[in-house]
Amino acid sequence: MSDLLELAVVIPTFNEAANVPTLIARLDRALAGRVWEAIFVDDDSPDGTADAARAIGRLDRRVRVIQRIGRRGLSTACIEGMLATAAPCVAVIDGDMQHDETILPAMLDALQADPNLDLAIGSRFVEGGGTGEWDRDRVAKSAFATRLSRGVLKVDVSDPMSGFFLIRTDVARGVVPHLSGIGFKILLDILTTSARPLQYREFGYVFRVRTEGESKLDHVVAMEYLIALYDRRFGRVVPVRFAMFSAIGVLGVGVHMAVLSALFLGLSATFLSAEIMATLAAMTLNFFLNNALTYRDRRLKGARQLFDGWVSFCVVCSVGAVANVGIAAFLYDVREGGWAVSALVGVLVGAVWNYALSSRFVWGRY
Ligand SMILES: Nc1nc2c(ncn2[C@@H]2O[C@H](COP(=O)(O)OP(=O)(O)O)[C@@H](O)[C@H]2O)c(=O)[nH]1
Ligand SMILES: [Mg+2]
Repeated sequence: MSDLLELAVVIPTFNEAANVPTLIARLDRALAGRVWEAIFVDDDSPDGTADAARAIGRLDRRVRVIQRIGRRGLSTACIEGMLATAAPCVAVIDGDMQHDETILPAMLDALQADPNLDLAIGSRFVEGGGTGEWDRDRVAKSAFATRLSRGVLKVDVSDPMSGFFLIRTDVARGVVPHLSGIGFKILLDILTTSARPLQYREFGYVFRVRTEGESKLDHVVAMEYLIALYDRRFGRVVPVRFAMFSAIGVLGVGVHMAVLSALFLGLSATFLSAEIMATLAAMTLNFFLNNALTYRDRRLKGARQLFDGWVSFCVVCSVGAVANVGIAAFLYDVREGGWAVSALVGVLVGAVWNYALSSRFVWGRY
C-alpha cells in the first residue's frame, strides 16, 4: 500500500467538544486502510472544541486543527479547511455525526475510479438516503428549500442543501476565488459558481439525530438561505447588502410617517418637534435592523459599541438627508427637473451615501 495522502476530511465545528473523540474513532473505522487526515476548522468555540481536537492530534498526527479567532461562518470555515490540505480529494462533514461517515470510502472510490467525476454528494433524497427521525415540519421546510434552490438556481442535484460531499481538491481550489462565502450552503455555492458544470454522483445516506451539543443553524438559517439565493441570482446587479439596507430604509420611511402622524395629528405636537421625533425613531429602528440583519456578520454588541454605532449612524444619515434635500432642490430649481424625478434622485443619492458611509464608519470600525 502506498502511503500517499488520499483524503482530507474537513470538519467545521462550533461547540462540538463532546463529539470530537467519537467522530475521530468513527472516521478511523470507516476509513481503515486509507491514507487520510482530519482538519477541524473551529471558530474558537467556548467549549474548547479546538483543545479537544488538539489533544487527539498529539497522539494521532492525522488530526489537525485550524482555530479561527473573531470570526464565524460555516461556509468560510469549509473553504479554509479545503485549502489547508495537500490531499487530492477533500470531504466536508458535520462535526455532530449527523452525516454518515461510512459512505466516505465509496465516495472516494468513485472519484479515484473516474477521472471525469468532480464531486461525490451525500444525499438524503436518493435511494439509500433518508431524513431519519425528523419531524414533519422540518421535512417540509427542507423540501421547500430544496425546491426553491433547484428552481431559482437551476441546479439539478437531489439534495443541494446537503453539507456532506467529497470533491477533488484542485476543483475546489479553482472555484474558491469566485465563491461568495455569504451563504452557509457551501455545496450550492460551489455548484453554481463553477464555470463549467461539475460532474457529480450522489450517494444516499440517512441523516442521523444529534445526540451531543446543539444545532446552531436553526434561527437564522432561513434568512441566510434567502440571502444566498438572492446573491447568486441578482447579486451582481444590486449587491445584497445594499438591497437589504434600502429595504430597511423603506421600512424606516413607513415608521417615520406613522410616528409623525401619531404625534402631529394625534397628540397635536408642533410639526417641527413631531418631525424630529419621527426622524429619530426611524433612524433608531433602521440602525438596529441593519445591525441585526444587513451587518449581522459584523454586528455591534454591548452597550458601548451599540451607543457609538447609533450616534455615528445618526450623524451619517443626517448628512445623507442634507445631501438628499440639496440634490433634489438643485435639480428642481436650477436644472428645472420634474419634482418627482428630482426627489427620487435625491433619495437615491442619500441612500447610496448612507450605505457607503455607514458600512465604513458604523460597521467597519471593529
Ligand atoms: N466553524 C464553524 N462551524 C460551524 C458554525 N456553525 C455551525 N458549525 C458546524 O457546522 C456543522 C453543522 O451545524 P449544525 O448546527 O449541526 O447544523 P444543523 O445540522 O443544520 O442543525 C456542525 O459541525 C457545527 O458545529 C460556524 O459558525 N463556524
Ligand atoms: Mg447538525
